[in-house]
Amino acid sequence: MSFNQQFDQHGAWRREFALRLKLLSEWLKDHDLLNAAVEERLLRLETQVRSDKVMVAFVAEFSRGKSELINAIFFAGYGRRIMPASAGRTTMCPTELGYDAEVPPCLRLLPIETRLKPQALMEWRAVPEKWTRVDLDVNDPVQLAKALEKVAEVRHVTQNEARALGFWHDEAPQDNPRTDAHGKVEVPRWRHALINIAHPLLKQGLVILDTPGLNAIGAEPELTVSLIPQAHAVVFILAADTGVTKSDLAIWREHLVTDGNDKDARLVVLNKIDTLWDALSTPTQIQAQIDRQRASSADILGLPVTKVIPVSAQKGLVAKVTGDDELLQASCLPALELALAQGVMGQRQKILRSAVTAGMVELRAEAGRVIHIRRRDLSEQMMELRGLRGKNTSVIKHMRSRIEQEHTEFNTSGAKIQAVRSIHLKLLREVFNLLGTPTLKTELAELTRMLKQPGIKLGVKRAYGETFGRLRESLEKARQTSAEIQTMLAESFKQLNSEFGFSLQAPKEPEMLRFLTDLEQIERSHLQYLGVTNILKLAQPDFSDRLVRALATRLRVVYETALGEVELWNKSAASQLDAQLKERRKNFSRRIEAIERIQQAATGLDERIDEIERHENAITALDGKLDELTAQLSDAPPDRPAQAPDTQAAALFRAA
Ligand SMILES: Nc1nc2c(ncn2[C@@H]2O[C@H](COP(=O)(O)OP(=O)(O)OP(=O)(O)O)[C@@H](O)[C@H]2O)c(=O)[nH]1
Ligand SMILES: [Mg+2]
Repeated sequence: MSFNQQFDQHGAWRREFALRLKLLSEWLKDHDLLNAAVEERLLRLETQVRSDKVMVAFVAEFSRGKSELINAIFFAGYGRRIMPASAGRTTMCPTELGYDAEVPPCLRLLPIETRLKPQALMEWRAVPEKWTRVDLDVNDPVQLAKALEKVAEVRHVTQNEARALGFWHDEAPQDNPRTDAHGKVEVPRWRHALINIAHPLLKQGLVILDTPGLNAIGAEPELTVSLIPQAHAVVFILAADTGVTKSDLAIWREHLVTDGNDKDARLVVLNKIDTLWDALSTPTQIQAQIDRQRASSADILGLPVTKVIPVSAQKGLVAKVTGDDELLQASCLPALELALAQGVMGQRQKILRSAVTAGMVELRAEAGRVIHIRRRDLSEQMMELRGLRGKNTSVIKHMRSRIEQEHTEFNTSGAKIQAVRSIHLKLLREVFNLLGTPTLKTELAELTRMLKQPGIKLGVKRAYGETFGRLRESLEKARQTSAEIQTMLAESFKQLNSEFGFSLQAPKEPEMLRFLTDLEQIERSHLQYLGVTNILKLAQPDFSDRLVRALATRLRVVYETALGEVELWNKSAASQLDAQLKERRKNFSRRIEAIERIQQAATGLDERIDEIERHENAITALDGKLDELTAQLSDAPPDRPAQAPDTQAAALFRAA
């Protein structure tokens, strides 16, 4: 299955999941099983599946064929070249292709001059009026391609301006862009481009990042320390005619070398193999030459040879557009698409699926608790009523006063629950403080201050080390406090359970260790970035500000996720208390009512017992149905072809 097909199926699975989840939520509501915690879990699962994005970044030196490869893999359906691809430097700014239904099809361009301001790229995204917008007509490939040429636009500025924009470095003259006869320097016109089109793959959450080659990026630390490390796959491209050059290696070291876990998400492509096709050589000779280039590239990059995939993007594109199957096979493009499908999509689906399954287990437990209390209340009533069989009125009267007394006693439980709540809140506030924005802000202000010190070069590692050390410490403290809360909840829930017959269960605490790993990764990507050649840039005014702002945007995501999980955990605990209190109160009034009716001889005892039996049966059925519905949601295989999911799922729920 190709990448595109696999992505399509993934999309179909997500749509089906979303629909089933919606129906499940309606069913829960109809049966009064939707408390605050259940609702929150539903919402999270829905958002998680709906907003799941897969970002594939194409990274390489200029002219290796990044844009051509994007055209060949994703846009051949337009019947022409869509992303500009030509000899020499073409793509001048990082270009993100994606789909946002809220925005009409357009190309948005952020002027390069925004670099003179301190805001990070992420922050500019929130200011749409600063972007130049060009509307796109997706039904007109010619207009589309024409509009996208804008990503290749350049400007000519003085050396001073180029320096301020981050394109001129006195310390590294060999890397500076060329100057024209008037001493002007050519720099990109745009800093970043966002393309929003309703392409089928983009609509399903694929995001493609095309990047410019070395030097056209200039000082855009965010690309290196944030955007590329967060991509789910990075495709690194070499050209068969040039092999691995010094600048290829520089890019490889800065962006692709990661230690360990994510090796599958790195793909190396040896492009332009057609330049080795030659009428005077036999196919065997040509293949031998390709194999040699492949082996030597793999050797230099320190990879097994199978990890380098030879292709011809250009011939692949031509073959797809003209429907030439033989050429398509010769281009080897299908093999690359397969590798992308298995490596990237396979991984992504696995991760999303296991997250969804875990979420469903929690949801099932949460809703199951409500059912459990109801069942328990019914069996209590049942015992009570069976005990009344053949008893006289004075016994019945006595029973009534006993229930009333129990009710009064129960009302005192309010105070105990209140006490649990207030300890819980106090500890929780500590966690919120540790994970809140002010803590982060203070730390990052300190880091900026340190990085600005003259002669910091040798101390960069230490400065980062100290900052991250403190961040880790506070995260660790948040983890400990959370563990304390968990113990406290478990103990007080146990006590309340035995005292009032509740079935409270402390929800699973958030996995804080994961966030510690995130911190480590972020620190590493920064040090790696600075370790190469960029450390010299710290001498530039504003560079450290920009670097730390980029860091802040990434850290904020980690902290916000952590906070979100703490919140959900807390909500679940609080709503369990609410739900049990509510059900128990209902139970008292039901019992009193039953006794009253029996006292007034309005209903016979047996009749009432039958009624409760019916309720019990209904509850058992409800529990079974809940099992069935949640199991379906966690089992739905992503690779099942989507057969009219709407009708299928709707029928299932109607049966409920
Ligand atoms: N012969 C041959 N040429 C190719 C192939 N792929 C790309 N090219 C050519 O190489 C040139 C550069 O391709 P681009 O796609 O613009 O390269 P890029 O990596 O995006 O370059 P920048 O945008 O400048 O960073 C273009 O003229 C392409 O037509 C290929 O497989 N074979
Ligand atoms: Mg390009």
